[in-house]
Amino acid sequence: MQTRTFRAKTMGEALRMTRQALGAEALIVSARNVDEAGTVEVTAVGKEPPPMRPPAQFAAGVKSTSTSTVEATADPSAEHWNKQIEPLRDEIASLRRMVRDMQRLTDEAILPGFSDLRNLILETSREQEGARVLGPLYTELVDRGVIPDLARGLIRAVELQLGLSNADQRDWLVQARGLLRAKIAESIEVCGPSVPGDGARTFAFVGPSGVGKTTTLAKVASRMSLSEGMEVAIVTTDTYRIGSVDQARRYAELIGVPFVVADRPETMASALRTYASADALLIDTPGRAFENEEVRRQLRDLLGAAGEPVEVHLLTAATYSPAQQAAIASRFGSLDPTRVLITKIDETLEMGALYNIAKMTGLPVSYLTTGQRVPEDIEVARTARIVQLLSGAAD
Ligand SMILES: Nc1nc2c(ncn2[C@@H]2O[C@H](COP(=O)(O)OP(=O)(O)OP(=O)(O)O)[C@@H](O)[C@H]2O)c(=O)[nH]1
Ligand SMILES: [Mg+2]
Repeated sequence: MQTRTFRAKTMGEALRMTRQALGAEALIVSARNVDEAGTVEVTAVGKEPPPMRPPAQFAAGVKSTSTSTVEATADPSAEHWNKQIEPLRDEIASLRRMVRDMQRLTDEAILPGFSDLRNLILETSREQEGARVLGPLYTELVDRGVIPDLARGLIRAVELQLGLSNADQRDWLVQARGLLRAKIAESIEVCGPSVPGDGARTFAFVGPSGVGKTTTLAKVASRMSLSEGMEVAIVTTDTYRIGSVDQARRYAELIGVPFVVADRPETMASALRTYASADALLIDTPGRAFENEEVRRQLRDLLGAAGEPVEVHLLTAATYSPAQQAAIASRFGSLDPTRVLITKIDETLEMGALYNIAKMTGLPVSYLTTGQRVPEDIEVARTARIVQLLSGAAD
């Protein structure tokens, strides 16, 4: 028995190569796509090929006693040949051991699931067919910044629903485009505006430096205070960055709402007591929390000291790469965010970040921010708008 790997443009071709080389009895142990071009790689276990013979000039001097032993005669050329193949013998012996182990594994574990494996392979080839037909949609998603794995997931869901085998091929792309929009809409949750009393009256804005926490807080505070007539107070916990207290205070003055610094659990608790009658308390936090675990821990204690439920909005910018988005989702996870808020959608044409971050965090999207102007440049997140941004289609 031997294990071999074959690569081809299609699953059919790879399976043909496998059968040719290892016979019809070959056992497929894995089949997968290896690149964006759709190259398929099949790994299979099959019968050993006929044993390799030494070149003709050495053959007369080599006496074979078993398949694994080769004895040299006194012929110096045969001795030379034996020396050459000595390392190969060890390798062959260890490969034999490996194949024996694999055979055992095959008997015990793989064979019972062999028919499942065949079905999986058939399924995979169907999926590849789907991926080829819907290839343009996949490329569009990836070009817009959707992580390839997530884009593939969406396309597969569309393909599954479309039932490619039954559909009229000419209509596939048109139908698929509509289905794709529906799938995106289904998989992203939005939560509407933050309304005090709707679960919480305390809202914290957390996220990395410069993502737009203070500016967004000011936009939300303005909406609540000026448009909704609510009694709002701004609390800052950010005494790390020079100027941050002044920035938040300045916004509070412009909007005409009270402002307080609370950078310790006691001051936080007292701030909440002072503004016990306020409709909403908006808490600004330091960007340094992203790279500093100790700051995150302190912040967690501070939010805990509020003594009431805090709706934590995790801010991330549409301009960040998937790796940055993943790091943000992971580091700020310890603050138990309940919403994700996406800033700076005006600064990029690649809206994939909207989908990536919603899927990575599994959190509902609260707001999208669209520029630097306070209070204008903020929108309550709506599914149709997100789908429109992601698919480039009209709202
Ligand atoms: N283009 C654009 N700029 C924005 C948006 N939101 C905020 N900004 C800008 O981003 C910069 C940083 O905003 P801040 O609100 O100070 O960011 P922060 O997260 O509080 O920063 P730190 O307090 O340093 O952590 C400012 O210049 C804002 O005007 C947005 O939606 N679009
Ligand atoms: Mg700030």
